[in-house]
Amino acid sequence: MTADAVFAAALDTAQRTATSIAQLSSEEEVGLDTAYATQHALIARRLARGERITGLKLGFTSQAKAQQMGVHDVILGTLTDAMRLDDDAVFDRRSAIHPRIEPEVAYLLATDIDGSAPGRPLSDLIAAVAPALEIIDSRYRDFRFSLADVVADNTSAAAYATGPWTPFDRAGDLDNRAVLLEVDGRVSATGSTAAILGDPARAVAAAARLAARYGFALRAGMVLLAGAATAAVPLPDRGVVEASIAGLGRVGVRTH
Ligand code: OOG
Repeated sequence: MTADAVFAAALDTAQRTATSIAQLSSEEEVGLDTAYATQHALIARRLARGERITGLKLGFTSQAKAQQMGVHDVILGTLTDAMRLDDDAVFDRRSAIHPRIEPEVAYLLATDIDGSAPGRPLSDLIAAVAPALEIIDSRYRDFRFSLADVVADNTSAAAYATGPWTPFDRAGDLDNRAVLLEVDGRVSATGSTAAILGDPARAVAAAARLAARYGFALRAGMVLLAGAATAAVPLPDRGVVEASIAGLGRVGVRTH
């Protein structure tokens, strides 16, 4: 087996058994090309079990997140239907190792996007916008990793929920909206959408660039998570977590 297939098998088992593993990069130097090849191999295993790709997600688009994890490049991960939660649905805490939550902006893609799309107006590319919650769960021990490690581990993706969709042309500017993350009604993080690349709308161009470089497809109907607006917060064992974005509404997830 090639290195990426071996890494993908180890990460897949770690996720399915909710058991952390050592970082790949502690064994040998793993480059970003191998890391993305590993992520694609990991997703291929999930698709072979019947899952379907529903979208893509960006990571480390905010300084708060990059500083929290000690890494500096924007990264791209894959979302599947098995990760999708309805608004206010229950997430089984035992299915994860050390889950954390993040408030995000979600875009619904209006069209297929290739490398040339960033030149087109955003209103051609984005159909709608929603507040989102992402649950991340590193498959690595102690939630510690290098950039290549976290890319291979599908950017720590575990689950996501989106709130109500607002048509893009009615959403207005999203470059400075208040973001709130609450656990059991208490505020646990606050921020602004400005933290996401200066304006979360830049996520589309960032995703298109990484997709072209590392072999992802951006398709009409996919969700694109633009990345966290605040540092991540531990998911409680039991409780209700909610993310809200001024003017877009809220979305919640329950845990037990
Ligand atoms: C990697 C995922 C980062 C974001 O929104 O910045 C991410 C991690 O921190 O484990 O999803």
